[in-house]
Amino acid sequence: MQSIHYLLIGALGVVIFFFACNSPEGKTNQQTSGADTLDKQWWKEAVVYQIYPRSFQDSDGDGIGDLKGIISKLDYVKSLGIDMVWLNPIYASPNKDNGYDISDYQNIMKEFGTMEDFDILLKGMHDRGIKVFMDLVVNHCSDQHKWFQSARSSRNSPYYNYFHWWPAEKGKPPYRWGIFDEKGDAWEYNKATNSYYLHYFADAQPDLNWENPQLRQEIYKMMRFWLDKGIDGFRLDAIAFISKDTTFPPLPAEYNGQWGLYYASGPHLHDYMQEMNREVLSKYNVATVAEAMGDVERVMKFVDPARKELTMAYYFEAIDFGYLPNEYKMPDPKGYDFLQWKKIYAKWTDAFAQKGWGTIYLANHDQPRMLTRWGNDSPEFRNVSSKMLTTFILSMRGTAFYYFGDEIGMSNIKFDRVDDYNDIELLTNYAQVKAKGGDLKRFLEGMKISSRDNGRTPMQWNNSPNGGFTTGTPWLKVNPNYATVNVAAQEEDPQSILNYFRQMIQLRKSEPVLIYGDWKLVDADNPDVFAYTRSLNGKTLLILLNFKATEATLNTGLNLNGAKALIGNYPNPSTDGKLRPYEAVILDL
Ligand code: TEU
Repeated sequence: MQSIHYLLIGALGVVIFFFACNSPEGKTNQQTSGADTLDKQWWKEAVVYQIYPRSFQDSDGDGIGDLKGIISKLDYVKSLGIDMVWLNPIYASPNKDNGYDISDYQNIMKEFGTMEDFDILLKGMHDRGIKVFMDLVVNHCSDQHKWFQSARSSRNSPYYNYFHWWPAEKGKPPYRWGIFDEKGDAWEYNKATNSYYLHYFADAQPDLNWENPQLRQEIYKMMRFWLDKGIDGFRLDAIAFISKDTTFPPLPAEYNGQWGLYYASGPHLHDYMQEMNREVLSKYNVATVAEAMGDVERVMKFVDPARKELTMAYYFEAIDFGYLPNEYKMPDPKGYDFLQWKKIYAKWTDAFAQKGWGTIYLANHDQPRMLTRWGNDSPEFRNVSSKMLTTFILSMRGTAFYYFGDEIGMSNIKFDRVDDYNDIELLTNYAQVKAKGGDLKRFLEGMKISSRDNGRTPMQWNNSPNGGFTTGTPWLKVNPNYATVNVAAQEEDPQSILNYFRQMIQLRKSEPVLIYGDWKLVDADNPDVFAYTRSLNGKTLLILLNFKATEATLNTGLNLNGAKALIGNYPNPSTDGKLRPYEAVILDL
């Protein structure tokens, strides 16, 4: 009921907005937020804190974070002021892709604990007013899942059609790229059935066949199991890939290596999304976020309220920016084009002002640490640049997704040796470069900036061995800078990155303009500063973020006389449009 109510309000908002926009002034950055047209939703107001359970806190000394570990840190999580936690997959898994290969959707990974631990964790979160998002990984499961074990044993298995097969009597299957496959091949031959199964990711992650209504019902049943436990929503992993053209035609030439675009948005994708909404999501007051591939038009389909699919989406265009084309995450030695990067944010923020709702993030478990990638992890600038990035995430329009450890300014570990890495994505790409006789040294240098394991090193709680994460040997090395970069040290320091994060969250909560206000890029051509306004009901805030290690001057065209600084990352925040290196300030005009 509740969600129907929200949808009706949403639809009304869209109609009012349509008339409001039909003015000669143009259609971007218009009044989407007059008090009476605000489509208020808890998930728009939430700050989401992402916990990678494997790396948060180990409670039993096996070197792997676990649910009891998270439970022991609930008061810390609460103290941040966040509203929702997104947990990466905690389901039973052989961990070929750290839980994104699920062997039993209704059980807990043994390294992480038990279902009883989960129930305690969920209650502990709810008792503290924190909502919980789970990861929903349903493009594929694990090859150890009982469905696949049965399916691969015989073509007559009742589960055979839960997967995509290419019978060998039809010859070799048409080429598809395997994202985490050493051979780069998404088809794997299976002797017992004399057929190839499809796996867009690793061969241990067979793709589920969404064409099969029975499979879809199994997934919906599993979703209800978790929702009935009281979880508050799902992050839908790789969801744009679930629908495929099952005739598997040869890859069209125009995709020219852009497999992601071809794999995403198959012919029935949105039929499935709407069915999932009708049969499951609409029956609960929950929120959802799509890991959505593609351009604005494709991503918008998930979150256009009129379509009744999901509530929020995250997009990749900004986070994937600055890598060399046609190479795996190799940073462009020339750096990234900052003006273009701002334009990307402007494009998406304007699009979500028209309809739907977006998210803002600078890091997650698939990304390096935001401080290294978008800030500056040198001792001189780590503190200010971390705070600057935090100001960005919490002042943009869109639900804020904040990755654990960024609140203390954790940075990339920058492994020198391939043996230190754990991530299947890195290891398979390394193997491919090696097989081609490529430059492995160059590859490893690039990975110091971009690899996923940089974002997966354990949480740094204090300066005891392994940062207090484990008494055993950590599954992935702890960044040696834990001796100085840790929670305990920052708790003591009122000027710490951690305490700035808390203050910034409180500011966002006390200023609805930071959530619902219009967003407008200011001084778009400024090569150093990301500047924008947020405005609502006559109140305007100006956000100034210097992304460079040098001083910068602004040309806003706005009258800054009498501007009051609400927050800043230097002791005396600048109010005159001249910014120190990495300075961030929010001005009330
Ligand atoms: O990621 C989906 C995805 O498309 C990845 O290729 C992602 O773009 C890549 O990791 C970036 O380096 C999701 C999960 O977030 C990721 O952790 C999983 O490995 C992947 O699905 C497979 O489940």
